[in-house]
Amino acid sequence: MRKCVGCGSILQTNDPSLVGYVQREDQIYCQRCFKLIHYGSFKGNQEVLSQDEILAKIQKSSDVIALLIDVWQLEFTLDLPLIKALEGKEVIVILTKVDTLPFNTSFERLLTYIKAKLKDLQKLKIQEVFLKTKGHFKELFLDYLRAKGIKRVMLCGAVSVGKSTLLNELKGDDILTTSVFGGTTLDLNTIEVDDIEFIDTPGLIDPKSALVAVSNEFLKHLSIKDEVKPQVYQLYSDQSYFLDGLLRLDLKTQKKASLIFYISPRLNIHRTKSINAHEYYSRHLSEFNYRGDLIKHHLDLKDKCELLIDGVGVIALHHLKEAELYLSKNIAYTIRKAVL
Ligand SMILES: Nc1nc2c(ncn2[C@@H]2O[C@H](COP(=O)(O)OP(=O)(O)OP(=O)(O)O)[C@@H](O)[C@H]2O)c(=O)[nH]1
Ligand SMILES: [Mg+2]
Repeated sequence: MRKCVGCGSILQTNDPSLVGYVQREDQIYCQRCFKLIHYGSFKGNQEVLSQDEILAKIQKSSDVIALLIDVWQLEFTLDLPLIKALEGKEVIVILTKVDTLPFNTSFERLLTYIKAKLKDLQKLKIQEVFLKTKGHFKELFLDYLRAKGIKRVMLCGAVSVGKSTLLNELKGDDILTTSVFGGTTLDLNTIEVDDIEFIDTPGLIDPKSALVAVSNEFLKHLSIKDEVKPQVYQLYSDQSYFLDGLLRLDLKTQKKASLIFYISPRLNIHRTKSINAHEYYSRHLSEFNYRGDLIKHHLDLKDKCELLIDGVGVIALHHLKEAELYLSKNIAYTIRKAVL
């Protein structure tokens, strides 16, 4: 029984429509991985393990767990059933995509905030928290594992958090298949680095993430890949902001009020006077990449806070007391005090 070195699925030569298909016995990547790596074409909706089966494997594992969390999705990840599955386990937390934060982000402030959030998870035995920065993360992490005598680590986390990418970086080789599309890794896959075994796992779906709701084509534009450049707007009159058809944010004029968008640069921000917002939405509906029923939420705001939209990014709201958010019912949001 051979496994695809990219996604972990069991290789087979019988049925091209099923996972793990190879034309020849000697091929090490399945056809799905091959097409993804070479042509960027992704065959979604394929699974070897159901979400419950992935959770059960993680729960049953006696390995040390590395829980990867996308720095843009921290609050939403902490709500996933995965966290419950980790109760009682020794967990090392690794924040990924830290390199995409704006260059002037205070890592110290961020880490303090993250640690305070993680403190709420009293049933997890959190051993250490790492930020996967571009600097010395690899050495720090491997040195830590060696010092603790840890020989096996199972990586887990939401889809696209960067589990396979991290293992490739540790290995110094792009052996595992990685992609912007959720659900790239299909089954457990073991990679050895020096004398430590790392187990890659399929990601868990955050059902309320915009990245799950949108098409694969739009996903490429929506996902944050590189360093985010803050986009600042001053508020002079009652205004509405649109992010494609994903959301609308209505704001009332307030002295010195401003907004900062921390989102993918490929996602357009449209600003209009609030009196024209309804007409704008109706007129452009057919052009939006995403069309979902928008539900209205009233937001009570503190002086400096951040509106987090799951899978989209962060909108900092300064000197505003309230706002009306219209958001697809399939997408989660939350508000926190300013961190960025
Ligand atoms: N900028 C940046 N991009 C990252 C980082 N980690 C992963 N990525 C990108 O995020 C996307 C998903 O990475 P993967 O390694 O495939 O994620 P995964 O967790 O293995 O995903 P699944 O196998 O679907 O569960 C890819 O486009 C990676 O290039 C990171 O630390 N920084
Ligand atoms: Mg993967």
